[in-house]
Amino acid sequence: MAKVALGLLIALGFLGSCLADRDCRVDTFEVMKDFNKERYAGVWYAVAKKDPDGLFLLDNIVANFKYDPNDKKMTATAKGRVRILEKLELCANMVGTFIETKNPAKYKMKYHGALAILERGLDDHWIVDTDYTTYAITYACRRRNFDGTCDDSYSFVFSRSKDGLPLDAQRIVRKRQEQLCLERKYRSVPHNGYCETEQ
Ligand code: RTL
Repeated sequence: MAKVALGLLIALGFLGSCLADRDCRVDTFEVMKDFNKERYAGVWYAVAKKDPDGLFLLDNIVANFKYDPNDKKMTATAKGRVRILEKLELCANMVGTFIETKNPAKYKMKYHGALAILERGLDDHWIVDTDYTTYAITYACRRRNFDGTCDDSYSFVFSRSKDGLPLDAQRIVRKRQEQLCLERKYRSVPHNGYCETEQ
């Protein structure tokens, strides 16, 4: 009995130290090394997301990243179902342009909607991890706390396939979500064809 209690105590202590060791300051988050815009180009289906405060893309979110070899710039379009003016639902066509920073995986994304009533803004857009052919995880912190942790963030898990991620990619993604201090904050993103017909 005493041995079991001791084991439990050691296990709890270990868990506590793991949690305490985790650094949730945004500037300490690791992002993709040697990010390659050319390999990242193409269609990505959002399979899970962590929402920010306020209005956001609801579901059926598909992003298409483009890379222009002439000006070496990355741009993207994104579609997704949104609800605006309390009860109007529509498929939003969004456009994003990416401004480079010192870190090749940390962009500023300037975005707007095809319709003027849609949201526009300037967000961080960090590519946290990707293998270019299966999964990607992105992160944006909109507002920071005084201690450097994030007070309002959003994050996407993207897949090259509509049908979700294979198990090994899911395992990697889960680890990254923990490193972003966002574990258990994600919801899956349904795709039911809402944005596939032009409206
Ligand atoms: C993501 C992929 C890359 C291109 C763009 C993206 C973000 C779009 C956002 C849209 C918000 C729309 C809202 C509309 C309601 O008025 C990162 C998906 C542009 C944030 C809230």
